[in-house]
Amino acid sequence: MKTQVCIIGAGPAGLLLGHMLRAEGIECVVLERRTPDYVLSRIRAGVLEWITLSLMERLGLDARLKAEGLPHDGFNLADGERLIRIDIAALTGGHVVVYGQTELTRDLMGACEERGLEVIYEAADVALHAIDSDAPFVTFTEHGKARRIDARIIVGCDGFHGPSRQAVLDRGTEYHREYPFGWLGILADVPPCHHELIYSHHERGFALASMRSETRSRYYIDVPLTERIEDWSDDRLWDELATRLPDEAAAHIVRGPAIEKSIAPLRSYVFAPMRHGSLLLCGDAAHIVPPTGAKGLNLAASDVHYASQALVAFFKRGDADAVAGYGDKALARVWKCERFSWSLTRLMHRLPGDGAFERAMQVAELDYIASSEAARTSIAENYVGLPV
Ligand code: RFL
Ligand code: PHB
Repeated sequence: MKTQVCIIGAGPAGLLLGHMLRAEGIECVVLERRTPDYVLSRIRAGVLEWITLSLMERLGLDARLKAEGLPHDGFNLADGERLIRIDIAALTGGHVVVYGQTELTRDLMGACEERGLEVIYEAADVALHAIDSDAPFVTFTEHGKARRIDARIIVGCDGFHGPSRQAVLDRGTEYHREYPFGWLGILADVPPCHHELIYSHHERGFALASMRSETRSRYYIDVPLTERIEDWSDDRLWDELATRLPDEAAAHIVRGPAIEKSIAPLRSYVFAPMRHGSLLLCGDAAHIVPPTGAKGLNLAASDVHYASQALVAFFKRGDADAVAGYGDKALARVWKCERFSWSLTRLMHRLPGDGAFERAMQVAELDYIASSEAARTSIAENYVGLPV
């Protein structure tokens, strides 16, 4: 099989890129290891910033997002009983939209057939070859049969554990920081306890009150990575959330059975450069942010924005410099989002080794944020999404 672009991974990055390229008449094929149902069963991000919204709008795939997404003009940082509201709308003129990654993926999946985006699901043993040449190719197994796709460009959108970054791991630099805790998340069909998100710092640990809709809530607490999900009954988790969230919000928690419950590790990671010969990396394949800034999915979208611009310039105008320049352009924005996610994580969690001094620094920073519009504006402009 021959195509212009072979995309590995049909998560949000791969599907968004595939649709962007098809909209420009560029041939591409997407290879995905899992089944569509498996991809849709992964409960992940929930807050979309402007770049993700604008890509969906440009694709004309934003009808459900507009109808069902919840626009949020602000969010809250809590420290014990203290609540600091970051008024995104007043400070930046923008807003974010609460809409699950699952729903976004469903919208992108649903449009594949109509728009001629070919996705091969259950592609096993995906391997990249000849990426330093102008004729790279990908081999894989489909229903036990060996197959090969020849392309001009390969784009790795295969997440943190996929084969694309592995193929070039010895040629770049890994920058990373692990956090010795994870977020234990619960999804439940109950109304949210507050109309906006609350990121809460409590002496027992971090908590986040989020949502997917007016009838579906998403909550998280941080737990040591040694914790086992089996040890967290729904009741124990609801009790802990009620303790860690400010009283006013806790009083409005509606408890219900978990639809999903899982622990996700927190990690800051960047692999640079993001282009190696005929291979571009997008999204989690190139970088991971801790979820505190709600940036993971949105960063995948901004990579796709840069990658699709570069590929359109390359295939339509023969501009090879555009592809060469992709890595640096994408990376500049990646580092800013890494910084924001890292700083919000540090501000809102107690890290091992932190003592009275680090705690005093957190309190001083929260005091500063509460008292300074400039500080709140800085947080708001990062949260709503930096420009591309
Ligand atoms: P994805 O979504 O991981 O998609 C990658 C796709 O590649 C496929 N794949 C392969 N395909 C073919 N061959 C192989 N060998 C392959 N190996 C992997 C995978 O099956 C998958 O379909 O990456 P993408 O598209 O870059 O999107 C990034 C976002 O998914 C990610 O940044 C966010 O979801 C991060 N994240 C969260 N971000 C938030 O902003 N808020 C959250 O609450 C939040 N929760 C999370 C998360 C990430 C998690 N992971 C990765 C462990 C919770 C979890 C559990
Ligand atoms: C979520 O709703 O899953 C969510 C929201 C905000 C974050 C992380 C996760 O920062």
